[in-house]
Amino acid sequence: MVRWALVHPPYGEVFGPVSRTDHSEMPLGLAYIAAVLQTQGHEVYIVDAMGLNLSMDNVLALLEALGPDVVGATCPTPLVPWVQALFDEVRQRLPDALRVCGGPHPTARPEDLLPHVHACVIGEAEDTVIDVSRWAEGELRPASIPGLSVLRGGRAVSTGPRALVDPLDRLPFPARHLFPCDAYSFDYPGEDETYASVMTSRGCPHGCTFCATSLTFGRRVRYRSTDSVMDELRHLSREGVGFVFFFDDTFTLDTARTRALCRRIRDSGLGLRWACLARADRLDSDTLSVMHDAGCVEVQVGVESGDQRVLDTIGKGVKVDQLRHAFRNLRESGIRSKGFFIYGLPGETPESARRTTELALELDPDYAYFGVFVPFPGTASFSQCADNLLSSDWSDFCFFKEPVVVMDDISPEEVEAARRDAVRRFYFRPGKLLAHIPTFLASPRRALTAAEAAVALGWPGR
Ligand code: B12
Ligand code: SF4
Repeated sequence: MVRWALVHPPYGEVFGPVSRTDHSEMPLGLAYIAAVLQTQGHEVYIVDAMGLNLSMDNVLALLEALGPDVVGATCPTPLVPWVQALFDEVRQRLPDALRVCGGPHPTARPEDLLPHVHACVIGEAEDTVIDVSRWAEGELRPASIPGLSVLRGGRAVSTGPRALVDPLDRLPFPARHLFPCDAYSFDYPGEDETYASVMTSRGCPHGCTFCATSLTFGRRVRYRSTDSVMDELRHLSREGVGFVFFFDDTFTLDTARTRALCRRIRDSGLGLRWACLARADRLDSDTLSVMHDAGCVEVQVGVESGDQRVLDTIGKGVKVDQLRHAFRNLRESGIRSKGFFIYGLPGETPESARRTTELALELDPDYAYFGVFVPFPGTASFSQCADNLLSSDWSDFCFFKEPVVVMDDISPEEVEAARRDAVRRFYFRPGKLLAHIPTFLASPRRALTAAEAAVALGWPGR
């Protein structure tokens, strides 16, 4: 039996003031790994520094008290410096513990973490962690475990690819009972029901050049059966969950499957309210109507840009007119919409940035996120931008910070100004402010953090 401690790093201290509008989410990846390890008879402890707002010192004190055989941490790009520092301390204080890291950044650039850990787990990890436990028990050597990257002669060396989990139904449900579930909430003012995230599929067939998801899950989509999804939803409902967020990259990719699943959810009588992520080219009114009847209250759509040339440059495969249709359909279906808009994408000019803001105002989603383009390692965009980066500090690689890349036809200052202008023009309209008053009244904390975010993003007139 191996004793694991899995760390979810805090990103509040890394992201600055705007991050305080960030809600906490259960890290589903760690929850899946924990479930697999437990079914193998291992002990698993979760140190959710994000959910519980723990400092590095708190985390280290907990780890010392737990005395784990293996310390693992998940690592998105902006958290690299924090995770590196964590493992350096772990090496000093728990010299016998095996140190492993996984998640999007080590999957793309294990060399950044390897001097600090014994191994990076590349990509999907449910099968690999079983072998890592056997390594910790002295039964396997790392070289014989596919799916790792380890240091050999000062260089990051792959131990060979690990097959993706297929079928997904063979995975246990995420070990949510190990997490501080009360710390998690859906990111919308007033949505206060007990909340859980669920994944019904993995992988996305599209090739948007800025997106890192296929590095972990590949481009072939693997679906869970509707029976398995319904079992999980029933289990969650029994546990008191009233709101679910489907984290599938595009929940409506196969609209026939989506409708079939939604009919099962509707007929189950569970009465769940839920939200999902979707692409604009997969939001027809028939599907949305079935989704609405099944309890869907919000769909989040990556609009990215209002300029067709930019959309084509980033390989989005969506037309501006499809975006218009999608948001019209959403409004007509009675489902709330969130749009994600990115400034400074490859091919951006001051004119295309203006078009993005105009489109945001025209589509008028209920809520909009305006971020700057960040090239994440392992993506096609990162290779294109590698020579034009303004920072080598990974904690700067965040949608809500200053631009980290110099583009040919627009300066970083113009990108940032366009983003701030969009926030002002979108949110500080009488209609939008009025629309948000009830939800902010329902959550004074949100009103405060939204005000802080507005100031951080340059309102009024920074
Ligand atoms: C939901 C989500 C969020 C939520 C919740 C994040 C969370 N804490 O869980 C919110 C909105 C808060 C969020 C924030 C951000 N996100 Co996000 N997010 C997602 C999304 C859509 C799903 C995440 C998920 O649950 N996946 C399902 C689980 C099963 O997969 P997983 O986490 O990758 O875990 C598996 C493996 O990676 C591995 N693994 C992961 N951790 C570990 C640790 C160990 C020890 C081991 C052994 C293995 C291992 O094993 C797991 C099981 O196979 C993904 C896209 C995607 N498809 O994953 C983007 C994604 C992860 N996010 C991304 C980004 C960029 C961000 C932000 C940096 C955005 C920003 N502000 O700039 C922040 C980072 C904050 C943070 N700490 O995560 C990128 C990551 C790119 C990168 N290089 O970092 C992704 C891939 C989106 C994309 N299209 O590119 N995100
Ligand atoms: S941005 Fe969305 S549609 Fe594009 S590749 Fe990523 S997950 Fe797929």
